[in-house]
Amino acid sequence: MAISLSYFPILSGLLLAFALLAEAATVTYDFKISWVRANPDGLSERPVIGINGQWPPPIMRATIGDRVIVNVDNQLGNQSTSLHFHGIFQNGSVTMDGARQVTQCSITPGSQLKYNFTVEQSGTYWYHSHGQGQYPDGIRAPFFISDPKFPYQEEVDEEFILSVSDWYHEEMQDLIPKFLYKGNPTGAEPVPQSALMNDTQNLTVSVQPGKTYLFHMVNIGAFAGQYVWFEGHNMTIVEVDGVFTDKAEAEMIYLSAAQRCSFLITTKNDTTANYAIVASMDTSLFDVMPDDLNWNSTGWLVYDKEKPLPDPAEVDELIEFDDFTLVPFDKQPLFPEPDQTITFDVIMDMLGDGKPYAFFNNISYAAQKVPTLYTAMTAGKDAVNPLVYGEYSHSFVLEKDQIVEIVVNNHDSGKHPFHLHGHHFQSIVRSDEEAGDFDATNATQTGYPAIPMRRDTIVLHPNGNTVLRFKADNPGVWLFHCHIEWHMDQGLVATMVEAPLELQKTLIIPDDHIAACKAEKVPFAGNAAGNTDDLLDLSGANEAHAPLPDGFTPRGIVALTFSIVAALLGLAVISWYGMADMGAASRAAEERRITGMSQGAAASSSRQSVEQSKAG
Ligand SMILES: *[C@@H]1O[C@H](CO)[C@@H](O)[C@H](O)[C@H]1NC(C)=O
Ligand SMILES: *[C@@H]1O[C@H](CO)[C@@H](O)[C@H](O)[C@H]1NC(C)=O
Ligand SMILES: *[C@@H]1O[C@H](CO)[C@@H](O)[C@H](O)[C@H]1NC(C)=O
Ligand SMILES: *[C@@H]1O[C@H](CO)[C@@H](O)[C@H](O)[C@H]1NC(C)=O
Ligand SMILES: *[C@@H]1O[C@H](CO)[C@@H](O)[C@H](O)[C@H]1NC(C)=O
Ligand SMILES: *[C@@H]1O[C@H](CO)[C@@H](O)[C@H](O)[C@H]1NC(C)=O
Ligand SMILES: *[C@@H]1O[C@H](CO)[C@@H](O)[C@H](O)[C@H]1NC(C)=O
Ligand SMILES: *[C@@H]1O[C@H](CO)[C@@H](O)[C@H](O)[C@H]1NC(C)=O
Ligand SMILES: *[C@@H]1O[C@H](CO)[C@@H](O)[C@H](O)[C@H]1NC(C)=O
Ligand SMILES: *[C@@H]1O[C@H](CO)[C@@H](O)[C@H](O)[C@H]1NC(C)=O
Ligand SMILES: [Cu+2]
Repeated sequence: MAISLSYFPILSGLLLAFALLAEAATVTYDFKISWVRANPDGLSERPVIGINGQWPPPIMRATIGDRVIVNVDNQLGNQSTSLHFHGIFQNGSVTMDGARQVTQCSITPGSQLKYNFTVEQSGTYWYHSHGQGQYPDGIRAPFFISDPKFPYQEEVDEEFILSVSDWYHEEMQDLIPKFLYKGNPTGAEPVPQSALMNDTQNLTVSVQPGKTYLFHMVNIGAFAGQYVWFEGHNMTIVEVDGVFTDKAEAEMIYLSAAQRCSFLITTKNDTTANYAIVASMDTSLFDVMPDDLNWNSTGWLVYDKEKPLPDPAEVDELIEFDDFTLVPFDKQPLFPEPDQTITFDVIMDMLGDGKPYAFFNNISYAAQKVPTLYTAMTAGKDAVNPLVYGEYSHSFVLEKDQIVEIVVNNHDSGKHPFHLHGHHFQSIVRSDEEAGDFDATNATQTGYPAIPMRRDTIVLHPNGNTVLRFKADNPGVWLFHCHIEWHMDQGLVATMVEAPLELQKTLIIPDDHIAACKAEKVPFAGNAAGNTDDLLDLSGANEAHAPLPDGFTPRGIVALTFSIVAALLGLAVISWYGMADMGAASRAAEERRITGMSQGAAASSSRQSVEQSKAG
């Protein structure tokens, strides 16, 4: 059919406009990952994992809709790696989620792997290694995605990305064996040596009077949550974990490991003084307080660089803004009653080897021989049977578009920041501490917020509970785990296998991801044990260590061990430092005591121990 000539300019004009709108950029990062040296707290230079010869690693930036390519070249020489882009949904690209032994094999030293995904989200994220407890060695940095539709943009004069972090002087490969150690039965986590602000200390931020600054803050730490405040200024929260919110005014916020918060700061109209910015590590997480620990990091809003940088004033009580009260800007309503409810009790206890572990119900996670995604892709119709993923992957199979509710009851006296990959969840219940288990019989849909707060990492209070809901609208294999790296290493991880049959129809595993498995000699087909003939035969699948023998209650043994060690050493408490400094004779006595028990456990079970393959 002929088109009248006069229509052509309009038509091509429209086509051009459409093409411009639809055209998104491709942002490419070439990351050579290698060891470098750094001394961010000025107290101890150490080897750290850097990128392109630099530490801190670069901040990643993109615009919503962009394609992001990250070419990773592992030049570490002696460690494998992988990169996870925290909070990015990886919708249709779960192969790019970066969780080692879950969605990919490790990138072995000397090999390369490409991450290729689009970002249909905006706001504040970060990236980090996802395996082997590696990221606290330095391979973590913010990832910011800008959005022309950010609702408060016209109020903003200038933007800053700002990270907070804890910092250790020792490498993870030395800390982990001292932590997952039978001399540490209570699981006292290593206490960091310092707090960092933007990977340094004494940060100065130049500001002008009468302006509005937008800060995008990320806690890229391994363990410590941080209280953050700006003296003399309130923070107006506008985003958490990539969810724009209605404005909420806060004097102090709390950011757990992995959480993000963007807030506006309006400066004063005069330049008569400079003001401290304080980030204070949550010491309630620490089992011991080393004498020389300064758990605060201080920076300054500098109005006038000729004027002094004041010491921060002492704050008597740390009262943070309650993020549960936030209202998402898009007003997404409460999801309906769930199609599937998963209940997790968080338990910290020993297994028969006398080492401290963490459990969802009765399972401490163990990574499997075949990355769980590759089992989902190759298990045919059996992919809907959670058994094929191995009991210790703690897998739940979700059907496409189900409403899923996760109830988490904390049976531990510590805080735990829980993170779900691939989704935001609605936070519909969060108790105060010591509230006990969630009482489902008492729960009603009408008692929940009509427009719940959403984020991807939420703090569960000590001995409290929380209830989360999400829609299974993102086929993939997604971890749900505590973001305290120590607890991850202890097995506080479960796996959501979402719409696996859908995945089999739509997903393609890139050649270089298969090559990574070949280089690592890791099987990439079959059930969790690598069995491709009989998918329901899980023999050989990785398991957690066997439990303590019958007749011993773990708590009792902890108490017993406590009293023996206390008697031997005259210590009132077992502490990380106490254990590290323990004399050889008492250590031998301690080991005999526990080894006797674990031999009993070993005799009663032929299960193998796989603590080395922990932490997906
Ligand atoms: C920051 O300032 C304090 C106090 O002057 C000092 O002790 C510390 O070493 C400084 N930190 C760095 C990384 O320079
Ligand atoms: C790897 O090399 C770095 C840098 O030389 C070193 O600090 C680290 O201890 C080594 N790690 C292992 C696992 O050998
Ligand atoms: C990234 O993936 C897209 C979609 O599959 C593909 O078209 C593109 O070529 C890939 N880019 C690179 C650099 O591999
Ligand atoms: C923190 O460091 C990053 C990277 O160097 C920089 O872009 C950012 O502006 C810094 N933030 C502040 C508040 O200075
Ligand atoms: C910050 O907010 C608190 C409580 O809303 C208020 O009392 C205080 O005056 C505010 N401070 C500033 C500097 O605006
Ligand atoms: C600064 O001055 C403007 C204009 O006079 C006023 O609206 C604003 O409230 C003042 N800000 C502060 C923090 O006093
Ligand atoms: C850190 O800041 C808090 C709150 O002001 C204060 O109570 C504490 O003494 C500070 N810690 C150190 C080591 O200065
Ligand atoms: C965990 O509990 C479930 C349900 O009682 C049981 O079927 C399973 O065997 C237990 N697993 C372990 C490792 O104890
Ligand atoms: C049960 O409901 C009552 C009445 O609404 C409320 O006071 C109570 O706190 C609820 N208990 C729990 C465990 O949620
Ligand atoms: C993933 O994409 C599908 C199709 O566009 C959409 O319906 C779904 O909401 C998305 N899910 C997430 C978590 O982004
Ligand atoms: Cu935890």
